Amino acid sequence: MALERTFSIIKPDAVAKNLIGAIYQRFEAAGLKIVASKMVHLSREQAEGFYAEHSERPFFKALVGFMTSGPVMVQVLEGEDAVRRNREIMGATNPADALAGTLRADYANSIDENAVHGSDAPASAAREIAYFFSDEEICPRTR
Ligand code: RTP
Ligand code: MG
Repeated sequence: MALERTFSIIKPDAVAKNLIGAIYQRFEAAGLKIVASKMVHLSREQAEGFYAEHSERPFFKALVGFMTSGPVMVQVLEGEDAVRRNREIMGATNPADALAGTLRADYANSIDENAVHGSDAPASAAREIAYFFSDEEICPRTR
């Protein structure tokens, strides 16, 4: 299978709990290579634009408030079947439903403060990567 890329965010709750290294270790252990990475404190406009698909949902305001409450790590992950593999290691949106050993089961506070974001499909991955990174900021791995 060809290499694929996905987009990931370590959300403010997990950054505040000093979990960046632990979560990066999970990505790498799952065979996902970090090919771009930076820390950003999202503006309201950036968070609203990123989650625009949810703008009519009742939780939208709380989601934007949470995502702008502190710095996040944004990264591009590369590997075979990267979109699905990352969603697998993240676990379900609500940590109460997440399988044991997943990032959300182990690290999320709640459905609202759920530690990580991951693209849900290759098309959204491409859009989300371009939202945060230029081509020059991404370093494909040859080994
Ligand atoms: P994400 O986009 O953050 O990776 O999460 P997801 O795909 O698992 O879930 P999604 O449906 O895209 O929802 C985005 C974020 O909104 C919050 N949410 N709250 N209270 C609720 O019913 C509810 N539903 C979603 C979650 O924090 C979720 O990560
Ligand atoms: Mg989503």
